[in-house]
Amino acid sequence: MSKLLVTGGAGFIGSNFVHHVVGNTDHEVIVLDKMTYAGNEASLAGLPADRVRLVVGDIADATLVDELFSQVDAVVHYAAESHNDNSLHDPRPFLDTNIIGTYTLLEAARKHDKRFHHISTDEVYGDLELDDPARFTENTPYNPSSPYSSTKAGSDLLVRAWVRSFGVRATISNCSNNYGPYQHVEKFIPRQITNVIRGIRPKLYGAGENVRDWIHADDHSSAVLTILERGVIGETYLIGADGEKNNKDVVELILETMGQPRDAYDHVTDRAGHDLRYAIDSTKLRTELGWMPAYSDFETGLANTIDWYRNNETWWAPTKDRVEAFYASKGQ
Ligand code: NAD
Ligand code: TDX
Repeated sequence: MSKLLVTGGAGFIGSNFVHHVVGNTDHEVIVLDKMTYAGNEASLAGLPADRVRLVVGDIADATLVDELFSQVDAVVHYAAESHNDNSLHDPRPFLDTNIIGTYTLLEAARKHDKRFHHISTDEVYGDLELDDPARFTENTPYNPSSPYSSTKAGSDLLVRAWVRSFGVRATISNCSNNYGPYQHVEKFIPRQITNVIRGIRPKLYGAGENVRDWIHADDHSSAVLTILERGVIGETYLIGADGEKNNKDVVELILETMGQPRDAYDHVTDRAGHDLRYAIDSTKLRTELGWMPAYSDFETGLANTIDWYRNNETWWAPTKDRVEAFYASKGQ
């Protein structure tokens, strides 16, 4: 049995990971979360108090981080400013959390010699053409497009430098787009599901040809646990589940699954610098560490996610109006 520090554990993917750890291991968890607009204590509701403790604080608070690192065996670092659209509006918090916050954690990992796993994104590799047969691998050069992805790329490079320069026992994973329960309504899939529930037409940026490579958040969690247990120090692993779909197809599938006409959506102003396509080749993780995704069927995973948003309106309703007002002010 180990004690894990999970940063950002009250956010979307972090809270899914905490649920996965409680359900599949006997580890204890300390969640360190600043509870920004994206953190939600309700995402941790129902978890056993003797195994999960929430500490509200900033990963850039070196004194707090030092104290927490002394209490745990390993650290899984999810905390981030995570939304591209917000990074185009106000980049500063992305530098503070994604760069300075990660630096603060790495200094503590170095001082306390703690195993450290850094969660990152496929967006660090930039984007691919629609007809390019290539997918991202661990050897693809970094080429981020947005303030969000450039700060995530910067944080990845800090981790690599702390491994090489100071011997920090770290691994990195870069995952594709996640979907599932507890995802903030600012993001594409929950925004459209909750729009349909509210009687608002879904909003597709531009022509909707952009491709994302979807993976269920629970599969992301099982991959991270695998890397934590069996990953080689200093290595990077790409996480993906062969789920490429364009945004238009996803919106139409959401509408159809929710009993609406497939064309009942609006095209709105495109995102500035909008990445065209992401696609992950996760061969290394599958062959070297033996990981496999459990959710092979996007339609079923999406239907379960729609049910979750239908059954958990009290979780998302408090933020829905503010998010839609923000998008409306930008013609989106
Ligand atoms: P999220 O925005 O839902 O959650 C982020 C969490 O971090 C929130 O609970 C927030 O309160 C917390 N946080 C933010 N700043 C903090 C700070 N300074 N100190 C402590 N806590 C802070 O994000 P998410 O979608 O769950 O993403 C989690 C991680 O996974 C991020 O590192 C992101 O880059 C990465 N990732 C996300 C996706 C995706 O599809 N969402 C895909 C690949 C990788
Ligand atoms: O209303 C919308 N309409 C729309 O067409 C929104 C919110 C998005 N989109 C498009 C933009 C993207 O092509 O849908 C796609 C997905 O958008 P987001 O949910 O904002 O995700 P993305 O920008 O792809 O980034 C996500 O995956 C990688 C996460 O937010 C990142 O944290 C992660 O690193």
